[in-house]
Amino acid sequence: MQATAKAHTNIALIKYWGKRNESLILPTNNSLSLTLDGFYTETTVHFSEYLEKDRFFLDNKKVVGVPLNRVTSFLDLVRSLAGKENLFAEIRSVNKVPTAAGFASSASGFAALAAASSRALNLNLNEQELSRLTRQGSGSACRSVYGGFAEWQQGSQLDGADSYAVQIASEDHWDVRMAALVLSAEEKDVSSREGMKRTVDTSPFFEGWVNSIPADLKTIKEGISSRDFTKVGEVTEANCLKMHATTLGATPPFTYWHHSTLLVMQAIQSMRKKGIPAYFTIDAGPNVKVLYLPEFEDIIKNELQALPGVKDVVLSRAGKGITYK
Ligand code: 2P0
Repeated sequence: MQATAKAHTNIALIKYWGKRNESLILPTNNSLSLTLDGFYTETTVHFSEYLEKDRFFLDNKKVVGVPLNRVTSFLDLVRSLAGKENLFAEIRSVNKVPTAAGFASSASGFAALAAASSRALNLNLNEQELSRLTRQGSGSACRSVYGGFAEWQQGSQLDGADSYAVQIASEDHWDVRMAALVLSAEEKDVSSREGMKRTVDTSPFFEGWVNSIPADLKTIKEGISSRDFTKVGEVTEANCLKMHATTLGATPPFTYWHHSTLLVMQAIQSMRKKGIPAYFTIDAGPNVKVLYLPEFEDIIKNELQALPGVKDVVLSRAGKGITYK
């Protein structure tokens, strides 16, 4: 009763920001992401009758407390699906993320955990079923089941049965790339869970955010399908700015941006004025990701590395979905 799975992280181009059900992790809007080959988690789950509780090792270090509880709660779902409520597991994960990057690994982490644990218990889930299960570990993780571009369809059912991701285009459809800029590895003040909740509950801009999503999704899907980089880049950047605008309207207000975040955003807009096509996106933290085309890789890497506050630049291509060993 053992399986090993590898999942890559994904970066949303149309962001998931807001839940309609916190315990089932059901979102208030569809989101759309690019899976990246540069960041992944590989996880082995071994269920054994000899274990009296779950134990979790991340990069060979024993994990306790809240992160262990999140893994155990997730495995409870998998155990109950398999009718093996009293079977515990040893979980060993290796995270491949750039050193001290401070990037969230919950997307690749829960996707790899869902895949390995469901396979170890012979659940035989198809991709949609796996994505729906993965969603209950961490929302954004449900998109990491797929390579390339994936859309998380929010669904409308109360129990979340129709809330899972589907693939929009595979990693071979289009060679677009993403540079992840490391600006800060500090812990953020407001977690994404708390930030989303505060925004939904208090920001007057939240309604405008939700209402703007269908048009952004239509635009980005047309852009992906026709490989129109300007169209995809413009809507990616605009959607990120709208998401971050909602946080400024919350009570109490907050932002994930640091001084260096804004410097990089302005530098990318100046690069475009010089004829270098690049667009940024930012998640629930200060670091910036930059969407670009392969023919501009060298110049973009050089420009980004030279910016003040940039500690590292990690380049990624489109990545694969779940793979098993
Ligand atoms: C995203 N983020 O679409 C958005 C954009 C952050 C900003 O998904 O509570 O770790 O586990 O569902 O998935 C981060 O939130 O939150 C996130 P939970 P998650 O990638």
